[in-house]
Amino acid sequence: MLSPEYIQYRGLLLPPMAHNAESLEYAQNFSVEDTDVFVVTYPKSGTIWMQEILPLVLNGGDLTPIQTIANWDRVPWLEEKRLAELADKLTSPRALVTHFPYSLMPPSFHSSKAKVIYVMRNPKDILVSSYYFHQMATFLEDPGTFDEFLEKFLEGRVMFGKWTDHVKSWKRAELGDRIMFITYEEMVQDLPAALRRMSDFLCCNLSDDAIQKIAKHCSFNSMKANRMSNFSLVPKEYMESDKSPFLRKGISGDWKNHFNAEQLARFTSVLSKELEGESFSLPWSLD
Ligand code: PPS
Repeated sequence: MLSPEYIQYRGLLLPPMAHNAESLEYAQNFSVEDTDVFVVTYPKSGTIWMQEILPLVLNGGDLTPIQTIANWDRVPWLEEKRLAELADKLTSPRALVTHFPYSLMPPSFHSSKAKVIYVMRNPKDILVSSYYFHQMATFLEDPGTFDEFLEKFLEGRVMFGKWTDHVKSWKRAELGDRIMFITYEEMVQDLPAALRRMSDFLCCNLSDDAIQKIAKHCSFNSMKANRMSNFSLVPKEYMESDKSPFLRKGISGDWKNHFNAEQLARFTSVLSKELEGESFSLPWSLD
């Protein structure tokens, strides 16, 4: 049964607080420009981190966007209601984020030269991050116990569906040099190196000083202290940050503190089966 908290769109569950029929139609009719850059993520993979990073990479390290514009308006979601209000104010090169699988990208994306940075994260850490997010976000379904939420996640009864479907859709997409894959773990381990890869991909030619400056201002602690990025501007009726902050831990491997042996075996078995025969390999082991 469809949870009352969600709407259904082409087989995906979406929270109606941010999405409706008009926003989804707007996304489909959105006119993508050749200079646009899309950050694509399955939820909880590092979206808001990229909302911090991308404007600075594109503008050479000028901190104005992260100091003056809330992250959701700075780099808006393609599928969300806010975009219609913001689209005309965005300046080229436009930075956007989306949780859409490849099949839901608008027709104009396919005929454009727009670039994509696809951020992947270890799905076990995504599950943990999402579990806490469901506890604090009042517009999402109550996650139940960790065990119950794990089942929902594996069955794709969560917003934006199954993680494996999302990853497969983008990994199979034939976008050549228009797409770059990066992992959350790479970013945690060496943010300056990750920024250098992004700068090269986007032909931004950033100096080492600019890279260091961006890395400093996009660290977990800097973002936590930045009211334009830490969601403290969101009313409590939508996000109960005292239950769990949006910027929660910002580490890789927190799944080890949450999975028991049985849950790990179940998770590994389902994901391995769903990824069997794929031509790509994952950068982390599933078990
Ligand atoms: S959402 O709801 O889909 O937009 O969430 P998303 O932004 O994709 O993911 C939230 C997780 O990203 C972590 N995060 C960071 N980690 C390290 N460094 C920085 N700077 C950073 N910014 C955001 C955030 O803490 C969430 O992960 P968890 O594991 O819950 O801490």
